[in-house]
Amino acid sequence: MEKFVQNNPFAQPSGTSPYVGIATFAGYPFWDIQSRADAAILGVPYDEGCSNKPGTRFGPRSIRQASMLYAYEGVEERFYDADRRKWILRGKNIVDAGDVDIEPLCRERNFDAITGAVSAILNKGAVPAVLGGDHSITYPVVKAFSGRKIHYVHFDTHVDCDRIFKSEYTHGSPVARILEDGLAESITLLGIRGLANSGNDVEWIQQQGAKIVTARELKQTRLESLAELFAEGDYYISVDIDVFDPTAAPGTGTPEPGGLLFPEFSDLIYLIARRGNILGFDIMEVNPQVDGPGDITSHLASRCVIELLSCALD
Ligand SMILES: [Mn+2]
Repeated sequence: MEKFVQNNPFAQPSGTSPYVGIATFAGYPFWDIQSRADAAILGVPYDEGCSNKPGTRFGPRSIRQASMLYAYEGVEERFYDADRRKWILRGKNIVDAGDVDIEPLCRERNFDAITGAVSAILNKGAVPAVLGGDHSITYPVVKAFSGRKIHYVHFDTHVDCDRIFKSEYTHGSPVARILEDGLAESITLLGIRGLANSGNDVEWIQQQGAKIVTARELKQTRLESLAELFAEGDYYISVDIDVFDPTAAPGTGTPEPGGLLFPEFSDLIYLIARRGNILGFDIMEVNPQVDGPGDITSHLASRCVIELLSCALD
C-alpha cells in the first residue's frame, strides 16, 4: 500500500494531470539550493505597499495554481509554442524556490529578505523570476542587481515614481527608488496611460532621462521602429499586470482601460531579448481577490512568466 504514498510531494509530475499534487510553478521541481539551475521562480507574498484594493499577497500562490495548466507533460517535453511554431525552454533547468518569508509590518526586514533571496539566486548563476506581491517589492529585488549595469524596463499603466505619499516605499514609487539609488543604466516605461498618473510625476521622470512609450503609442507604432529604444546590454524587466487591458487582466487593484493584450506584450519582450540579455524579471500586482471568472489574470500572469523565461533562457 505504501507505494501509493508520495515520498516527495514536489516530485516531478508524471505528465498527465495538472490538478494532481502540491502546486509549484508549472510543476517544476522545488529548488535544492545546492544544485545548479538556469532560472528560479521566487514568490514574494507582500502587499503592504498597496494604495488601493489589497490582496496581491495571494498572487504567488494563485499564479502557481494557474500555471499547473502547463504541467501536462514532463519537463523534457516542454514546451511547444504552437503560435510561434517552435520549441521553447527545452532542456532548461527551471526550479521553484518557494516564497520569501514575510513578516507583517516589518517593511525593512522584509525588503532585506527579498534582496537576500534574489541575491542567493543570482549567486548560483540562475535567472530570478519573481512573482508578486505589490509593485513596491521591485525596488528590493532590483537592489540585488546593483553593480550589474542593467537597463530597467517597466511595463505598467503607471510611472511609479510617486512623490505624494509620506512613505517612500509604496507600490507607487519603485521607479523613483531605483532611479535615486542609481541601480539602472537606463529606465524605459512602457504602456503608460490613464488618469491615475500625476502629470508632475510623468514630467519629472522624463526630465531624469527616462523614456516613456504610452499604451496608445505602442499600439500605433510598428514593432521594428521600437527596436532603437533598446540598447544592447543586460536587462531587468518588471511587469505590472495592470499594463494589460482590464478585459484580459481584471484581477488587479488599479485597473485602467486601454491596455495591452498578450500578443503585443509577447512581441515587445521578444524584441528586447533580441537586443540584450534578460538577467531577471518580475510579474507584480496580480490580485486573485478581485479576479474575474476562471482566474484569468493568474492564468495570464503564469503565461507571461513562461514567455519571459523563454526570452531569458532560449
Ligand atoms: Mn506598478
